[in-house]
Amino acid sequence: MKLVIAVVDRDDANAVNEILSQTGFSSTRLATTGGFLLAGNVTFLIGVEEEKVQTVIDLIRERSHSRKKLIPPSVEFGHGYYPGPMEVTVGGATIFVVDVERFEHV
Ligand code: 2BA
Repeated sequence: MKLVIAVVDRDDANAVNEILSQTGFSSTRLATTGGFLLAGNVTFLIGVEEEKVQTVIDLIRERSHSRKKLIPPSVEFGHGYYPGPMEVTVGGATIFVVDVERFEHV
């Protein structure tokens, strides 16, 4: 079994949630904050059989869009604070796949 950890822009989170539910994948949705932009995003935990990992990634990709965001002036940059405005391209999604040593559902 694998654990797919997917950091998704909050604007895409409902669409990702919907497609995972509709296709029968269980997920846990965590409210998270990006360490750089300090903006809310959503992290999905999806436990899945190894042969279905690519399907999950494809579904997330289908519902996640890259978009431009402005760096807020409060973000630390090098030795000081960046005065902004500066654009960065965020996402689609940032996805990690890790081995699950043991899975229990009791
Ligand atoms: P944030 O950390 O808020 O980063 C938002 C976007 O800012 C990033 O988009 C990237 O375009 C830019 N960025 C991040 N760190 C930067 C830096 N040191 N210098 C210049 N630009 C920087 P994404 O790469 O698409 O990442 C979206 C979100 O995914 C991140 O939000 C973070 O929550 C998560 N993430 C990305 N890479 C990660 C990693 N290696 N480990 C854990 N979480 C990660």
